[in-house]
Amino acid sequence: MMRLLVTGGAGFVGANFVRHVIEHSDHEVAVLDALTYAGHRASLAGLPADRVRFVHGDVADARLVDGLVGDCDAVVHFAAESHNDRSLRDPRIFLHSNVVGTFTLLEAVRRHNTRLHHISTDEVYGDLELDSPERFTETTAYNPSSPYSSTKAGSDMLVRAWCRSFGVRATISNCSNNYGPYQHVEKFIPRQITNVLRGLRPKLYGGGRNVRDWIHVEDHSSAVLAILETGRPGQTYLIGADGECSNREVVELVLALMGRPAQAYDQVADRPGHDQRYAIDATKLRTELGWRPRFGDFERGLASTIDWYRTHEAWWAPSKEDTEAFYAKHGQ
Ligand code: NAD
Ligand code: TDX
Repeated sequence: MMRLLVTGGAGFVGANFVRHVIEHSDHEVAVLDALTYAGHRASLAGLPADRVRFVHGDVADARLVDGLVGDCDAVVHFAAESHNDRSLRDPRIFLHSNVVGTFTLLEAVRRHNTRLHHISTDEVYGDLELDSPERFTETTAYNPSSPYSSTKAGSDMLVRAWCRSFGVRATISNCSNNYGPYQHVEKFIPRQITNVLRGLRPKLYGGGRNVRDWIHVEDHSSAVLAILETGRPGQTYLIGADGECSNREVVELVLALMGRPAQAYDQVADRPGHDQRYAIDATKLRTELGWRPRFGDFERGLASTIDWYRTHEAWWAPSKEDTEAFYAKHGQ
């Protein structure tokens, strides 16, 4: 049993991870979350109070973080500003939460000699050609494109440096695009599902040929727990489940699963600097830690995600109007 500090545990991936830990281990969890527009207490509803406690605060608050780190056996660090489109309009907060926040945590784990797992993204590697067979591996050179991915790359570099210079016991994982319950409606898949539920048309950026490598959030969670428990400190692990799909294919599948015609979507303004393609080679994670994805059937996972949004309108409806107003301002 470990006492875990989970930063960003009221966000999409963090909340799913906390639920996974409660179901599949006997660890206890303290969640630290600033409850930005992306964090929801409701995403943690129903969890046992004797195993999960919530602390409202900023991961860049050094005093608060030092106290919490001093009180736990390991930290799993999800807290971040996570949306590329927002980072293109207002990057400052990304530097604060993603870079200064990670620095603050690193100083605390260094002082207390506490194990850290840092959550990152495949976007730090930039993008791949649409039609190449190439995939990202742990040795691919960093080449981020957006303010979001560059701040994540910066946070990864800080973790690597604190391992090497100060002997901090940290691992890093870089995962591909997640989907599943509790994802904010600003992100691609929930936006399209909730558009259809609201009688609006899905919105595809540009020609829709861009490829993302989709993984169910439950598989991301099981991989993170495996790395936390059995990964080698100082190492990076890529997480992916061979789920490459073009955005157009995803929109057409959402429409088909929701009983709408295949062409019932709009093409809107493209994202500036839009990465073409992401693809993960997760051989190291599979061979070294024996991890396997369990939710690899994308069509089934998407159907159950659609059901979740259909039955959880009270969770997403409060964010929908502001989100669409943000996109409308930018022709998206
Ligand atoms: P999200 O935006 O849904 O959640 C982020 C959470 O962090 C929110 O609860 C927010 O309130 C909290 N937060 C933000 N700034 C904070 C601060 N300064 N202090 C404390 N809490 C703060 O994001 P997500 O999609 O759940 O992503 C979580 C992590 O996983 C991020 O580090 C992201 O880079 C990484 N990741 C996400 C994906 C994906 O597809 N969603 C893929 C790979 C990696
Ligand atoms: O309405 C849309 N239409 C559209 O075509 C939206 C919101 C997005 N898109 C496209 C852009 C991307 O090619 O869909 C793709 C996915 O977009 P996002 O959901 O914004 O994800 P992405 O930019 O790929 O980044 C995501 O995966 C990696 C997460 O948001 C990051 O936090 C994670 O690091």
